[in-house]
Amino acid sequence: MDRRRPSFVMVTVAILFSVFAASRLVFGNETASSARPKGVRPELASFYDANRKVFSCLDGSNSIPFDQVNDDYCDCKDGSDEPGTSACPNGHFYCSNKGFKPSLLPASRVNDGICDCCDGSDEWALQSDNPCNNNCMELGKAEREEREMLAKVTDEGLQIKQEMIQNGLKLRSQRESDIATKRAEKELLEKEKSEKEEVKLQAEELEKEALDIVRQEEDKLRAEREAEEKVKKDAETMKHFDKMDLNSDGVVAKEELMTEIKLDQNNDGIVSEEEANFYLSGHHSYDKETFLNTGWLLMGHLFTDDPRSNLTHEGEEHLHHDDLDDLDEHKEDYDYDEDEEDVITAPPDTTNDGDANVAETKESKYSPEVQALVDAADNARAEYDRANNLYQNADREVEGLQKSLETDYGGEQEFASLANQCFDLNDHEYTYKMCAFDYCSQRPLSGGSETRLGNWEGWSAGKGYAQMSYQGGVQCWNGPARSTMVDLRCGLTNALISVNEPAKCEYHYVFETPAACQPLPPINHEHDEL
Ligand code: MAN
Repeated sequence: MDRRRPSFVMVTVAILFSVFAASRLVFGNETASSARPKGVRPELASFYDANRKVFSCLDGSNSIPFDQVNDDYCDCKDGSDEPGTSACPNGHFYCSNKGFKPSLLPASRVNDGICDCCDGSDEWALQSDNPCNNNCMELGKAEREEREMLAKVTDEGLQIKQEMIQNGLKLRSQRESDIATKRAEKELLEKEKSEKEEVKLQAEELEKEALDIVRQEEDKLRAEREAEEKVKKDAETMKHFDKMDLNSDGVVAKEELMTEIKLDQNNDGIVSEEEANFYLSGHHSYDKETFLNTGWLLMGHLFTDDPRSNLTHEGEEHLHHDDLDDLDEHKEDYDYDEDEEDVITAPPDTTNDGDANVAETKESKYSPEVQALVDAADNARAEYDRANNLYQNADREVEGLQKSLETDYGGEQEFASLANQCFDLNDHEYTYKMCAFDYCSQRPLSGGSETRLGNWEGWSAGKGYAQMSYQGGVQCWNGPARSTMVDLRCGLTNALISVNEPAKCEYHYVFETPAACQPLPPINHEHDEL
């Protein structure tokens, strides 16, 4: 603005300055005694002393006659000569906002038609029809009420916090003494476990030796039985061989096979050459050895369904003189098999009572000596398992106590009582949960499984005990592992009060707890200017 051609506003201001220089009106809303020009901060008032007639720019860049202060022309580089106008781009306007909080505006907002100060003093050029209502008193009242409420919550919260601190300290010393006891207990249990383990190993060794012998015997018996069976089967096979070897020359020839009606595959009543060749499997004829190893493998099933009928009816016309003996022998085989079956399915002895039957079914498959070793090993194993379980439980307890003692529950243990507690909050889609010092999760309201949103990581760096960090939750589809930050606020109860997901798979909770209450900073009465 051209200093020689002041605006109408400036003329008004100049007149006001000159006529009422010392009055309250000229110097804005300030009292005559403080007598500071419009827009000057109280702490700078002494630099604006009209009695000195000269004003020195606060940065020392210039000195001007005092009546050029607030003349709407910028004389000082730091804008300090125009605290009440918008003339200096870097100037600042102070409004005292009596009844509320004072504020400091960039000079450009002075007389710009927008009410920035609640007392309307920034729009002073519109004195008569100033559109700005002074609502400082109402704002002040609302703020005071809010402050009072906060002070009340803080006061009560701090009292509860004290209880939480006491509780936390008690928990800590309890854990300290518990861990000592548990460690001693664990040591004893470990010793007992080792002793039981030693006993178990010895018993198992004896058991193994005995069972190895039993197994070896079983294997031997099985091998003998199998060998016997093979001899028996081979002998039986040889009977078939002999039967087919019509001329008893020790070889079964194709022509002889062609007389064996069981080899008639197409049921046309004759065994063709082709059918006989099939059973010869490339051989010209069968000697005994080849018949056993090849021929019988191909045709044996045709003869074994009911060898008795086979021998007594269809094979009748081919019977040799010793076939009757063979038949008897077969009969013996079958009697033997039937006997075996009888052994397996033997009806219960009706002379025995029920208990005896139970005892019978429980009967050991081992000799009493071996069974005693097996029982001793079973007992030793059970004893060891019991001792091992007790030891593992004690170990877990010590570990839990250790972990707890290493966790930072606040400078005064104020958060300790939150550990092992979970807090829920539903939004429209999920139930969110925070298990303090453990994990955060979400579960769909519609049902389904819980998704981990992070495990306890620690307190967020640089924020004191104001924010908890839970990291390494379930991996997000095409994104990071889920994580949750929990802001703590002072409140009278422990409660999760808000949750949101500001970025995909990054969650933000607000949790209220008395443990987060801090004494309020003292009120700055200087700024209140009531
Ligand atoms: C699930 C929830 C959401 C998350 C998406 C990401 O639906 O865990 O919170 O944003 O997965 O795919």
